[in-house]
Amino acid sequence: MAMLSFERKYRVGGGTLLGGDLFDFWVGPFYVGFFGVTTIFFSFVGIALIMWGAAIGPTWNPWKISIAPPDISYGLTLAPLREGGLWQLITVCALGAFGSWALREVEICRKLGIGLHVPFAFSVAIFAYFSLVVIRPVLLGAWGFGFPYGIISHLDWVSNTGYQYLHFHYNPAHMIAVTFFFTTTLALALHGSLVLSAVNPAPGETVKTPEHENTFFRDTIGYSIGTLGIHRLGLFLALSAAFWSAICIIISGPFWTRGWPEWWTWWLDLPIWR
Ligand code: UQ1
Repeated sequence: MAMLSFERKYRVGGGTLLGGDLFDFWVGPFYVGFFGVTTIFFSFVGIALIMWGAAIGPTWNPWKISIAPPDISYGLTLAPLREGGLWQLITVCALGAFGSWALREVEICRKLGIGLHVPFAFSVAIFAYFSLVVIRPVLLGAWGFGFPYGIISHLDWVSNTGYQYLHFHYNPAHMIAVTFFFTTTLALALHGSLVLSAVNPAPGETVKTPEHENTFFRDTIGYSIGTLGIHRLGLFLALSAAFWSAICIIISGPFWTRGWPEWWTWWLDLPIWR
C-alpha cells in the first residue's frame, strides 16, 4: 500500500510496552506490536465463539441472534458452554480485545511522543462496558445480571432493567449522564459549525482565523473558551457522559433496589419541611 509522504518519518522503532522489538513493525498502514497481535487473537476467538453460539441457537436472523449470560443460579461460577459459558468466554475475549486495542494506542502515542488522551478516552468507554458485564454482576453476585449479546435482546435487557426500577429517568446519575450526552452534541454542533464557518468560506472569500471564531462568541455571548479550550471541554463532556452512564447502572441494584422515583423522597424528608 502506498505510504503518504509524512508516514515514513513517524515510523520509529521503540516505545513498546511489551515484546521489545519483536512485533515492532507495520503491515501496510497498520502498526502491529504485541498488542496488535493480541487484539487479532481475542477478536478472532471471540467472533468464532459468537458464530458457535449463533449456530447452536434457534435462528440466523441477525436481529434475533442472542448469546445469553448464565442463569442467576450459577452465581459467579463458570457455566457450561451451552448455558452461558459461551457468554463468559466471549466477555473475556471482548475485554481482551478492547484492552489490547487501548494498549496498542498507548504504544503508538509513545512512538509519536504525543499525550495519552485517546487511549484514556477509549478506556472510559471500556469502563462503561466493564461496569455492565463485570462490576455490576459481581456486586449482585451472579454473571446472569450481565446483558445478552444480541441486537434485539440487549435492547430488551435495557428496557426490562430500566422498568425494574419503575422509571429510570428519575435515577439521578442517569439524569447527569443524559445531560452530558446532550451537552456533548451541543458542543460538537457549535464547534463543527463554527470551524466550518471560518475555514470553509464561499468561493472567492478568504479563510478566516481563530480570531474570527473568538470574536463571534464574544459578540454573541460575551465569552469565548478558545480553540484549545473547546477541545478540552468536548473531551470532558464526552467522558463525563460515559462515566455517569456507568455510575447510573452500577448503583441500580447494588446500592438502590426500589423504584428510582422513590429515591427522591429524601427531598420531602428534609427537616426544613417539619
Ligand atoms: C469557542 O469559544 C471556541 O473558541 C474560539 C471554539 O473554537 C473553535 C469553538 O468551537 C466554540 C464552540 C466556542 C464556544 C464555546 C463556549 C463554551 C463559549
